[in-house]
Amino acid sequence: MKLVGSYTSPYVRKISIVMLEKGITFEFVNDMPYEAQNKVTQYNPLGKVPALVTDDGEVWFDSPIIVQYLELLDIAPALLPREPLASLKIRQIEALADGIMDAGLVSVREQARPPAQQSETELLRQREKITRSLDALEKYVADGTLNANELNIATIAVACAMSYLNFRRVSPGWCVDRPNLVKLVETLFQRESFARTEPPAA
Ligand SMILES: N[C@@H](CCC(=O)N[C@@H](CS)C(=O)NCC(=O)O)C(=O)O
Repeated sequence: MKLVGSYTSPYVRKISIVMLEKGITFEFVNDMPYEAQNKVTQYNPLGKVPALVTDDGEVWFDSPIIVQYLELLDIAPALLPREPLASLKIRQIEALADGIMDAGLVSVREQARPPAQQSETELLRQREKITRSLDALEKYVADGTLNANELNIATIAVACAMSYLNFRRVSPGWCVDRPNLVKLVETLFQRESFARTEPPAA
């Protein structure tokens, strides 16, 4: 299999971690849509990464779909519960973590614009999305919905999202007053799959 993307993308990192945890060997095709001459649209008409190319040439994109595809291969460890409603709940938390990545990405792109063209209103909207979502995650860890010692797609996605905030220095105070979330993320960061997928220095 081939995974197209870069570890600077938290969505790509999420998929790499899933594949490493499952012991699936893959070729990493380093490419990023923001780079000139990139070939991402050959794989995904939306021009986004990650894209996964299977050995028989089928292409899967949008990271939650890739996760679902990889789960269908039935390779341990399972990262979603078998019970459909429990699975949906975990996937909703994955969506929440992905939403933090989305808001972080929009903030980074907005801040990359010339200062006169940046919208404070937009930056505030994205900051508020992140703050509300972090508070929700803190509650999920506090009430046991998320557990630091349980590896699933929600805990992986949450740790990737927090790592992205650190990497891009978005919401730098996210860990203040969220001790449960910090503990969960620090536990996940100790895994080899996280160490092996560190984003390159910015
Ligand atoms: N919902 C998508 C988001 C992927 C995404 O936005 N990736 C960024 C890289 S971090 C990208 O490719 N952006 C290019 C663009 O939006 O044109 C997923 O989960 O795969």
